[in-house]
Amino acid sequence: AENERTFIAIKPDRIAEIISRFERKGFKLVAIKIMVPSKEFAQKHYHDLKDRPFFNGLCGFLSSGPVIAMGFIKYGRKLIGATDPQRSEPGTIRGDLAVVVGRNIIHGSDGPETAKDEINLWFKPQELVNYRSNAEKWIYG
Ligand code: DAT
Ligand code: MG
Repeated sequence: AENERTFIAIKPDRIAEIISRFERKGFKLVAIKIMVPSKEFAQKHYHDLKDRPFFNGLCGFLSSGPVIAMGFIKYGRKLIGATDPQRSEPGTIRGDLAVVVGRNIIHGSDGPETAKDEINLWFKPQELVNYRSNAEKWIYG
């Protein structure tokens, strides 16, 4: 869909490189902030995985330090790569920049529906910015 969204969270390693990959692809950044999520917040974010053996470690990792949370227009799972970085194709973010599955530096929503829920969890409505990029204005008038 035209304004399908994605929620992305990254650890503050290689922030510029990761953002630039979404930018280069033409995704429009509509929300961004840095925060240290609490363990409870991380559990909400990963609620779908609460029965998995790695749930506790995963939530511990997410809440272990700062996270850059971002909302983009356009859904971008392909840029991220497979869950296990050992199986992610070169050229994807995980394929190029990550090594260990439990420490795979980037989260991206699984689909447009989860993106909506995750953007609502991480951002207040007024933190989402509506705008036309300069390229849009310059190209389309
Ligand atoms: P993805 O992040 O690719 O959407 P997921 O939603 O299945 O994958 O799992 C969320 C995160 O949980 C994933 O990024 C890393 C961690 N994880 C998944 N499978 C794991 C495993 N077998 N062992 C350790 N951590 C795992
Ligand atoms: Mg997932």
